[in-house]
Amino acid sequence: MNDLIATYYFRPKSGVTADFAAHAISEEQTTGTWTDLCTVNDETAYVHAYDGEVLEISPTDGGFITKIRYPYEIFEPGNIPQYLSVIAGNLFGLGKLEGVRLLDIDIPSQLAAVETGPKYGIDGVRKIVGTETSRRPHVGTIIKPKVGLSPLDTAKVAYEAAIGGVDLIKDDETLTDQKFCPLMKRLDAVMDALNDAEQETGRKVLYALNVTTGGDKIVEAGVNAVRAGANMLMVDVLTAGFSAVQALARDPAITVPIHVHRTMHGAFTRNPHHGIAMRPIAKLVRICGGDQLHTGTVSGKMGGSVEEVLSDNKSLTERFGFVRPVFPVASGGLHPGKVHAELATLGTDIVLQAGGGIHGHPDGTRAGACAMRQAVDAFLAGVSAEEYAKTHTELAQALGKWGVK
Ligand code: CAP
Ligand code: MG
Repeated sequence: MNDLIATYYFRPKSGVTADFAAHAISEEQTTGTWTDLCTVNDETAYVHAYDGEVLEISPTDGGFITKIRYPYEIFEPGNIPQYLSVIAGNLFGLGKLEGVRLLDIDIPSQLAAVETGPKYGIDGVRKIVGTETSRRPHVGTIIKPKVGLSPLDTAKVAYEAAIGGVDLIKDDETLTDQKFCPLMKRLDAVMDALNDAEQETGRKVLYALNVTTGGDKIVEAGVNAVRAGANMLMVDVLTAGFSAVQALARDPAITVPIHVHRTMHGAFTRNPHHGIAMRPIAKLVRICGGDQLHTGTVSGKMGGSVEEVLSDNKSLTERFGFVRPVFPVASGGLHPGKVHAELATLGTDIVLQAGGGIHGHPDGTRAGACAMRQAVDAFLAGVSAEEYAKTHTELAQALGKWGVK
Protein backbone atom coordinates (compact mmCIF):
# COMPACT_ATOMS: atom_id res chain seq x y z
CA MET A 1 0.00 0.00 0.00
CA ASN A 2 1.47 3.36 -1.01
CA ASP A 3 -1.10 5.50 0.77
CA LEU A 4 -0.68 7.08 4.20
CA ILE A 5 -3.11 5.92 6.89
CA ALA A 6 -3.78 8.33 9.76
CA THR A 7 -5.52 7.29 12.96
CA TYR A 8 -7.51 9.88 14.89
CA TYR A 9 -9.48 9.94 18.10
CA PHE A 10 -12.38 12.40 17.84
CA ARG A 11 -15.52 13.58 19.59
CA PRO A 12 -18.24 15.07 17.35
CA LYS A 13 -20.12 18.16 18.55
CA SER A 14 -23.57 17.23 19.87
CA GLY A 15 -26.00 16.65 17.03
CA VAL A 16 -23.17 15.65 14.66
CA THR A 17 -22.89 11.97 13.76
CA ALA A 18 -19.53 10.18 13.97
CA ASP A 19 -19.80 9.33 10.29
CA PHE A 20 -20.34 12.95 9.33
CA ALA A 21 -17.45 14.07 11.55
CA ALA A 22 -15.00 11.49 10.20
CA HIS A 23 -15.88 12.37 6.63
CA ALA A 24 -15.50 16.06 7.47
CA ILE A 25 -11.88 15.34 8.47
CA SER A 26 -11.24 13.24 5.39
CA GLU A 27 -12.73 15.80 3.00
CA GLU A 28 -11.14 18.86 4.63
CA GLN A 29 -7.69 17.29 4.39
CA THR A 30 -8.03 16.17 0.76
CA THR A 31 -10.44 17.43 -1.93
CA GLY A 32 -13.47 18.72 -0.03
CA THR A 33 -14.59 21.67 2.04
CA TRP A 34 -17.73 22.65 3.99
CA THR A 35 -19.99 22.79 0.93
CA ASP A 36 -20.33 21.28 -2.53
CA LEU A 37 -18.23 22.84 -5.30
CA CYS A 38 -19.09 23.83 -8.87
CA THR A 39 -15.45 23.21 -9.73
CA VAL A 40 -15.87 19.48 -9.15
CA ASN A 41 -17.95 18.37 -12.12
CA ASP A 42 -17.96 15.87 -15.00
CA GLU A 43 -14.92 17.46 -16.58
CA THR A 44 -12.93 17.51 -13.35
CA ALA A 45 -14.21 14.23 -11.91
CA TYR A 46 -10.57 13.00 -12.07
CA VAL A 47 -9.90 14.88 -8.83
CA HIS A 48 -11.78 12.16 -6.93
CA ALA A 49 -8.68 10.04 -7.30
CA TYR A 50 -7.29 12.29 -4.57
CA ASP A 51 -10.23 11.88 -2.17
CA GLY A 52 -9.52 10.67 1.32
CA GLU A 53 -11.28 7.53 2.48
CA VAL A 54 -12.72 6.82 5.92
CA LEU A 55 -11.67 3.21 6.47
CA GLU A 56 -13.25 2.57 9.85
CA ILE A 57 -14.96 4.25 12.79
CA SER A 58 -15.17 2.59 16.20
CA PRO A 59 -16.49 3.96 19.50
CA THR A 60 -14.08 4.36 22.41
CA ASP A 61 -13.44 6.50 25.50
CA GLY A 62 -16.49 8.70 25.02
CA GLY A 63 -15.64 9.35 21.39
CA PHE A 64 -14.48 7.46 18.31
CA ILE A 65 -11.35 6.17 16.63
CA THR A 66 -11.17 6.48 12.86
CA LYS A 67 -8.59 5.50 10.28
CA ILE A 68 -8.37 7.68 7.19
CA ARG A 69 -6.53 6.77 4.01
CA TYR A 70 -4.80 9.69 2.30
CA PRO A 71 -3.76 8.93 -1.29
CA TYR A 72 -0.02 8.80 -1.85
CA GLU A 73 -0.34 11.26 -4.73
CA ILE A 74 -1.49 14.19 -2.56
CA PHE A 75 1.86 14.19 -0.77
CA GLU A 76 5.03 15.79 -2.10
CA PRO A 77 7.68 13.15 -1.30
CA GLY A 78 10.18 14.50 1.23
CA ASN A 79 8.18 17.64 2.04
CA ILE A 80 7.53 16.94 5.73
CA PRO A 81 5.81 20.29 6.39
CA GLN A 82 3.33 19.40 3.64
CA TYR A 83 2.79 15.94 5.13
CA LEU A 84 1.82 17.68 8.39
CA SER A 85 -0.49 20.12 6.62
CA VAL A 86 -2.43 17.08 5.40
CA ILE A 87 -2.43 14.80 8.46
CA ALA A 88 -2.43 17.53 11.12
CA GLY A 89 -3.82 20.61 9.45
CA ASN A 90 -7.18 22.40 9.40
CA LEU A 91 -8.97 19.40 10.91
CA PHE A 92 -8.10 20.50 14.45
CA GLY A 93 -10.19 23.62 14.00
CA LEU A 94 -13.30 22.02 12.47
CA GLY A 95 -16.39 23.34 14.28
CA LYS A 96 -18.22 20.01 13.96
CA LEU A 97 -15.67 18.40 16.28
CA GLU A 98 -15.60 18.79 20.05
CA GLY A 99 -12.02 17.52 19.92
CA VAL A 100 -9.70 15.49 17.72
CA ARG A 101 -6.30 13.93 18.34
CA LEU A 102 -3.90 12.51 15.77
CA LEU A 103 -2.85 9.21 17.36
CA ASP A 104 -0.68 7.55 14.73
CA ILE A 105 0.44 7.55 11.12
CA ASP A 106 1.42 4.61 8.93
CA ILE A 107 3.84 6.16 6.47
CA PRO A 108 4.29 4.22 3.20
CA SER A 109 7.90 3.44 2.34
CA GLN A 110 7.73 5.64 -0.78
CA LEU A 111 7.09 8.65 1.47
CA ALA A 112 9.66 7.57 4.07
CA ALA A 113 12.41 6.31 1.80
CA VAL A 114 13.05 9.76 0.35
CA GLU A 115 15.07 10.47 3.48
CA THR A 116 18.25 8.84 4.57
CA GLY A 117 16.90 8.64 8.10
CA PRO A 118 19.39 8.70 10.98
CA LYS A 119 23.01 8.55 9.82
CA TYR A 120 23.98 6.84 13.10
CA GLY A 121 20.94 5.57 14.96
CA ILE A 122 21.31 3.52 18.12
CA ASP A 123 24.15 1.31 16.90
CA GLY A 124 26.09 4.21 15.43
CA VAL A 125 25.88 6.23 18.64
CA ARG A 126 26.81 3.16 20.69
CA LYS A 127 29.85 2.59 18.49
CA ILE A 128 31.09 6.14 19.18
CA VAL A 129 30.62 5.71 22.94
CA GLY A 130 31.89 2.12 22.99
CA THR A 131 28.75 0.34 24.21
CA GLU A 132 27.98 -1.59 21.04
CA THR A 133 28.85 -4.85 22.86
CA SER A 134 27.61 -4.20 26.39
CA ARG A 135 24.41 -2.51 25.12
CA ARG A 136 24.13 -0.85 28.54
CA PRO A 137 21.90 2.22 28.93
CA HIS A 138 23.62 5.52 28.18
CA VAL A 139 23.68 8.14 30.94
CA GLY A 140 23.39 11.77 29.94
CA THR A 141 23.21 15.09 31.68
CA ILE A 142 21.90 18.50 30.82
CA ILE A 143 24.07 21.44 31.83
CA LYS A 144 22.22 23.32 34.57
CA PRO A 145 21.35 26.09 35.16
CA LYS A 146 19.63 26.01 31.76
CA VAL A 147 21.03 29.42 30.87
CA GLY A 148 23.46 31.90 32.36
CA LEU A 149 26.78 30.10 32.73
CA SER A 150 29.83 31.43 30.83
CA PRO A 151 31.57 29.15 28.32
CA LEU A 152 34.33 28.37 30.79
CA ASP A 153 31.96 27.57 33.63
CA THR A 154 29.88 25.43 31.28
CA ALA A 155 33.06 23.54 30.42
CA LYS A 156 33.89 23.02 34.10
CA VAL A 157 30.48 21.40 34.66
CA ALA A 158 30.95 19.28 31.56
CA TYR A 159 34.39 18.12 32.75
CA GLU A 160 33.03 17.09 36.15
CA ALA A 161 30.13 15.18 34.56
CA ALA A 162 32.49 13.43 32.14
CA ILE A 163 34.90 12.39 34.87
CA GLY A 164 31.91 11.24 36.91
CA GLY A 165 30.93 8.84 34.15
CA VAL A 166 28.27 10.31 31.82
CA ASP A 167 28.25 9.28 28.16
CA LEU A 168 26.49 12.40 26.96
CA ILE A 169 26.33 16.05 27.92
CA LYS A 170 23.77 18.31 26.28
CA ASP A 171 22.86 21.95 26.20
CA ASP A 172 19.46 22.70 27.61
CA GLU A 173 16.67 23.44 25.18
CA THR A 174 16.78 27.21 25.72
CA LEU A 175 20.55 27.60 25.42
CA THR A 176 21.71 28.46 21.90
CA ASP A 177 23.99 31.36 20.86
CA GLN A 178 23.25 34.03 23.47
CA LYS A 179 25.71 36.79 24.34
CA PHE A 180 26.47 35.35 27.79
CA CYS A 181 27.60 32.07 26.23
CA PRO A 182 28.36 32.30 22.48
CA LEU A 183 27.88 28.97 20.69
CA MET A 184 31.37 28.56 19.24
CA LYS A 185 33.14 29.74 22.40
CA ARG A 186 31.06 27.26 24.40
CA LEU A 187 31.84 24.50 21.93
CA ASP A 188 35.59 25.13 22.09
CA ALA A 189 35.62 25.28 25.88
CA VAL A 190 33.49 22.17 26.38
CA MET A 191 35.33 20.09 23.78
CA ASP A 192 38.65 21.04 25.39
CA ALA A 193 37.27 19.90 28.73
CA LEU A 194 35.96 16.64 27.29
CA ASN A 195 39.27 15.97 25.57
CA ASP A 196 41.01 16.48 28.91
CA ALA A 197 38.56 14.09 30.53
CA GLU A 198 39.14 11.53 27.78
CA GLN A 199 42.89 11.71 28.41
CA GLU A 200 42.18 10.77 32.03
CA THR A 201 39.41 8.21 31.57
CA GLY A 202 39.90 6.87 28.05
CA ARG A 203 36.17 7.42 27.46
CA LYS A 204 34.73 9.53 24.67
CA VAL A 205 31.83 11.67 25.85
CA LEU A 206 29.31 13.18 23.43
CA TYR A 207 28.42 16.85 23.69
CA ALA A 208 25.10 17.77 22.05
CA LEU A 209 25.54 21.41 21.07
CA ASN A 210 22.18 23.13 20.63
CA VAL A 211 22.26 24.69 17.16
CA THR A 212 18.54 25.52 17.16
CA THR A 213 18.09 28.70 15.12
CA GLY A 214 16.29 30.06 12.07
CA GLY A 215 15.84 27.85 9.03
CA ASP A 216 18.10 30.12 7.01
CA LYS A 217 21.01 29.67 9.41
CA ILE A 218 20.76 26.27 11.05
CA VAL A 219 22.67 24.22 8.50
CA GLU A 220 25.53 26.74 8.43
CA ALA A 221 25.57 26.71 12.24
CA GLY A 222 25.68 22.91 12.24
CA VAL A 223 28.38 22.65 9.59
CA ASN A 224 30.55 25.27 11.30
CA ALA A 225 30.17 23.46 14.62
CA VAL A 226 31.20 20.12 13.13
CA ARG A 227 34.18 21.74 11.40
CA ALA A 228 35.13 23.26 14.77
CA GLY A 229 35.10 19.85 16.45
CA ALA A 230 31.53 19.20 17.59
CA ASN A 231 30.85 15.48 18.06
CA MET A 232 27.03 15.78 18.31
CA LEU A 233 24.43 18.43 17.47
CA MET A 234 21.11 19.12 19.19
CA VAL A 235 17.99 20.66 17.73
CA ASP A 236 14.60 21.51 19.23
CA VAL A 237 12.49 19.90 16.52
CA LEU A 238 9.12 21.48 17.33
CA THR A 239 10.35 25.04 17.60
CA ALA A 240 12.91 24.80 14.79
CA GLY A 241 10.81 22.52 12.59
CA PHE A 242 11.09 19.02 11.21
CA SER A 243 12.79 20.50 8.16
CA ALA A 244 15.59 21.68 10.41
CA VAL A 245 16.28 18.09 11.48
CA GLN A 246 15.98 16.95 7.87
CA ALA A 247 18.36 19.64 6.57
CA LEU A 248 20.98 18.90 9.22
CA ALA A 249 20.72 15.14 8.68
CA ARG A 250 20.86 15.48 4.90
CA ASP A 251 23.95 17.68 4.83
CA PRO A 252 27.04 15.59 3.97
CA ALA A 253 29.26 17.93 5.99
CA ILE A 254 27.34 17.07 9.15
CA THR A 255 29.02 13.84 10.11
CA VAL A 256 27.91 13.62 13.73
CA PRO A 257 24.75 12.29 15.43
CA ILE A 258 21.77 14.58 15.99
CA HIS A 259 20.07 14.72 19.40
CA VAL A 260 16.46 15.88 19.06
CA HIS A 261 14.68 17.70 21.88
CA ARG A 262 10.88 17.98 21.80
CA THR A 263 10.25 21.12 23.84
CA MET A 264 6.76 22.57 23.22
CA HIS A 265 5.32 19.10 22.67
CA GLY A 266 3.22 19.39 25.80
CA ALA A 267 1.08 22.02 24.07
CA PHE A 268 -0.48 19.26 21.98
CA THR A 269 0.56 15.86 23.31
CA ARG A 270 -0.86 16.07 26.83
CA ASN A 271 -4.60 16.29 26.20
CA PRO A 272 -5.85 12.74 25.50
CA HIS A 273 -8.86 14.15 23.63
CA HIS A 274 -7.31 16.87 21.44
CA GLY A 275 -3.97 17.53 19.74
CA ILE A 276 -1.21 15.30 18.43
CA ALA A 277 0.19 12.27 20.25
CA MET A 278 3.97 11.84 20.44
CA ARG A 279 3.95 8.79 18.19
CA PRO A 280 3.43 10.61 14.85
CA ILE A 281 6.10 13.11 15.94
CA ALA A 282 8.49 10.27 16.77
CA LYS A 283 7.91 8.61 13.39
CA LEU A 284 8.51 11.87 11.53
CA VAL A 285 11.69 12.62 13.51
CA ARG A 286 12.94 9.14 12.58
CA ILE A 287 12.45 9.61 8.84
CA CYS A 288 13.90 13.12 9.07
CA GLY A 289 17.13 11.71 10.49
CA GLY A 290 17.20 12.35 14.23
CA ASP A 291 19.55 9.90 15.98
CA GLN A 292 18.18 10.37 19.51
CA LEU A 293 14.76 11.72 20.61
CA HIS A 294 13.20 12.61 23.95
CA THR A 295 10.06 10.50 24.40
CA GLY A 296 9.40 10.73 28.14
CA THR A 297 9.85 8.80 31.36
CA VAL A 298 7.96 6.41 33.58
CA SER A 299 8.55 8.34 36.81
CA GLY A 300 9.87 11.78 35.87
CA LYS A 301 8.48 15.27 36.30
CA MET A 302 6.58 15.52 33.02
CA GLY A 303 3.07 14.13 32.54
CA GLY A 304 2.21 11.46 29.99
CA SER A 305 1.14 7.80 29.86
CA VAL A 306 3.64 4.98 30.25
CA GLU A 307 1.79 3.00 27.58
CA GLU A 308 2.29 5.85 25.14
CA VAL A 309 6.00 6.14 25.99
CA LEU A 310 6.45 2.42 25.39
CA SER A 311 4.62 2.57 22.04
CA ASP A 312 6.49 5.74 21.04
CA ASN A 313 9.81 4.07 21.80
CA LYS A 314 8.69 1.06 19.77
CA SER A 315 8.00 3.41 16.84
CA LEU A 316 11.58 4.62 17.11
CA THR A 317 13.21 1.20 17.36
CA GLU A 318 11.06 -1.32 15.46
CA ARG A 319 12.05 -2.33 11.95
CA PHE A 320 10.94 0.31 9.44
CA GLY A 321 12.32 -0.36 6.00
CA PHE A 322 16.00 0.53 5.99
CA VAL A 323 15.54 3.45 8.39
CA ARG A 324 17.87 3.02 11.34
CA PRO A 325 16.42 2.77 14.87
CA VAL A 326 16.52 5.95 16.94
CA PHE A 327 17.80 6.08 20.55
CA PRO A 328 14.86 6.90 22.88
CA VAL A 329 15.77 9.43 25.58
CA ALA A 330 14.11 9.32 28.99
CA SER A 331 14.60 12.65 30.70
CA GLY A 332 12.89 15.10 33.02
CA GLY A 333 12.94 14.89 36.80
CA LEU A 334 15.11 11.77 36.91
CA HIS A 335 17.70 11.01 39.60
CA PRO A 336 19.63 7.87 40.63
CA GLY A 337 16.72 6.67 42.81
CA LYS A 338 14.45 6.55 39.74
CA VAL A 339 16.80 4.63 37.44
CA HIS A 340 15.50 1.19 38.41
CA ALA A 341 11.87 2.08 37.64
CA GLU A 342 12.85 3.54 34.27
CA LEU A 343 14.97 0.60 33.14
CA ALA A 344 12.55 -2.02 34.48
CA THR A 345 9.78 -0.56 32.31
CA LEU A 346 11.53 1.03 29.33
CA GLY A 347 14.35 -1.47 28.94
CA THR A 348 18.08 -0.82 28.63
CA ASP A 349 18.39 0.26 24.99
CA ILE A 350 17.82 3.79 26.11
CA VAL A 351 19.47 7.07 27.12
CA LEU A 352 18.68 8.12 30.69
CA GLN A 353 19.23 11.84 31.29
CA ALA A 354 19.37 13.78 34.52
CA GLY A 355 19.99 17.47 34.96
CA GLY A 356 18.93 18.32 38.52
CA GLY A 357 19.38 14.64 39.37
CA ILE A 358 23.13 14.99 38.76
CA HIS A 359 23.96 18.65 39.48
CA GLY A 360 21.78 18.57 42.61
CA HIS A 361 23.74 15.71 44.20
CA PRO A 362 24.93 16.53 47.73
CA ASP A 363 28.54 16.07 46.64
CA GLY A 364 28.24 17.87 43.29
CA THR A 365 28.19 17.03 39.61
CA ARG A 366 30.97 14.44 39.52
CA ALA A 367 29.37 12.47 42.36
CA GLY A 368 25.94 12.86 40.76
CA ALA A 369 27.16 11.41 37.48
CA CYS A 370 28.87 8.61 39.37
CA ALA A 371 25.65 7.90 41.32
CA MET A 372 23.64 7.63 38.08
CA ARG A 373 26.13 5.13 36.67
CA GLN A 374 26.08 3.19 39.94
CA ALA A 375 22.28 3.04 39.80
CA VAL A 376 22.49 1.66 36.25
CA ASP A 377 25.16 -0.86 37.32
CA ALA A 378 22.94 -1.95 40.20
CA PHE A 379 20.04 -2.60 37.83
CA LEU A 380 22.25 -4.52 35.40
CA ALA A 381 23.59 -6.59 38.31
CA GLY A 382 20.03 -7.38 39.40
CA VAL A 383 20.58 -5.60 42.71
CA SER A 384 18.29 -3.00 44.25
CA ALA A 385 19.63 0.56 44.45
CA GLU A 386 19.34 0.42 48.24
CA GLU A 387 21.41 -2.75 48.41
CA TYR A 388 24.03 -1.39 45.98
CA ALA A 389 24.19 1.86 47.95
CA LYS A 390 25.53 -0.03 50.94
CA THR A 391 28.87 -0.28 49.13
CA HIS A 392 28.64 2.77 46.84
CA THR A 393 28.83 6.11 48.61
CA GLU A 394 27.69 8.42 45.80
CA LEU A 395 24.54 6.37 45.23
CA ALA A 396 23.88 6.26 48.97
CA GLN A 397 24.13 10.05 49.13
CA ALA A 398 21.71 10.44 46.20
CA LEU A 399 19.18 8.06 47.77
CA GLY A 400 19.62 9.91 51.06
CA LYS A 401 18.57 13.14 49.37
CA TRP A 402 15.90 11.94 46.91
CA GLY A 403 14.93 8.41 47.92
CA VAL A 404 13.84 5.87 45.34
CA LYS A 405 10.46 7.28 44.36
C1 CAP B 1 15.37 17.93 32.15
C2 CAP B 1 15.23 18.96 31.04
C3 CAP B 1 14.63 18.40 29.78
C4 CAP B 1 13.36 17.65 29.99
C5 CAP B 1 12.48 17.74 28.74
C6 CAP B 1 14.39 20.14 31.47
O1 CAP B 1 15.97 18.57 33.24
O2 CAP B 1 16.49 19.48 30.69
O3 CAP B 1 14.44 19.51 28.91
O4 CAP B 1 13.73 16.34 30.16
O5 CAP B 1 11.39 16.90 28.94
O6 CAP B 1 14.74 21.22 31.01
O7 CAP B 1 13.42 19.92 32.17
P1 CAP B 1 15.88 17.83 34.66
P2 CAP B 1 11.14 15.68 27.92
O8 CAP B 1 16.61 16.51 34.54
O9 CAP B 1 16.56 18.77 35.63
O10 CAP B 1 14.43 17.63 34.93
O11 CAP B 1 12.41 14.88 27.97
O12 CAP B 1 9.94 14.98 28.50
O13 CAP B 1 10.88 16.28 26.59
MG1 MG C 1 15.78 20.96 29.38
